[in-house]
Amino acid sequence: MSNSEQVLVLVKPDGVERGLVGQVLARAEARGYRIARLELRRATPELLAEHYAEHAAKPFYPALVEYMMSGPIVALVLEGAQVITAFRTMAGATDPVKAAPGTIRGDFGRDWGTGEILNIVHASDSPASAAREIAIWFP
Ligand code: IDP
Ligand code: MG
Repeated sequence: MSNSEQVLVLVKPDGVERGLVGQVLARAEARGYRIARLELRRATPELLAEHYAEHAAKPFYPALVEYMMSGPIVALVLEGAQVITAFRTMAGATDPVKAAPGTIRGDFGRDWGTGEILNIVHASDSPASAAREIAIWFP
C-alpha cells in the first residue's frame, strides 16, 4: 500500500455527547478504511492553538476553543488510499445546514440556534495538514 494516506479525524465534543462516535467509526469502517489510532482525549488551549493555528485571529476563535473544550473528543487516524479527500467528502460542508444529506454533518448536524457551528467532526484537509495534525494529536 505505497500510496496509502493517513488523515486525522476528531469526533468533536457534540459528537461524543450525542453518542455519534459509533456512527462515525461505522462509516469509516464501512468504506474500508483502517483505524490506525483511536483515543478518547480532552483538548487543552495549547493543543487547540496548534491545531487551529490558521483560525487563531478569527472572531469565532474563542467560541471555537470553548466548543472544543466542552467535553471529551475522540481522536483517530484513518488510513487508506485517498482517505483525506474521501473523508472530507464524507464529513460534508463546514456548516451543517449546508452540508449535503448523506454526509456526517448533513445527516447528524443542524443549527442549534446558539450562533455557533457545531458540526460533529473535524477532518484534515490536505496531506500537509494531515501530517501536521497527526503529529499534534499523536506525538
Ligand atoms: P472545517 O472544519 O470544515 O475544515 P474550517 O473553516 O477549517 O472548517 O473551520 C474550523 C472549525 O471552526 C469549523 O469546523 C467550525 O467548528 C468552526 N467555524 C468555522 N467557521 C466558523 C464560523 O463562521 N462561526 C463559528 N464557527 C466556525
Ligand atoms: Mg479546516
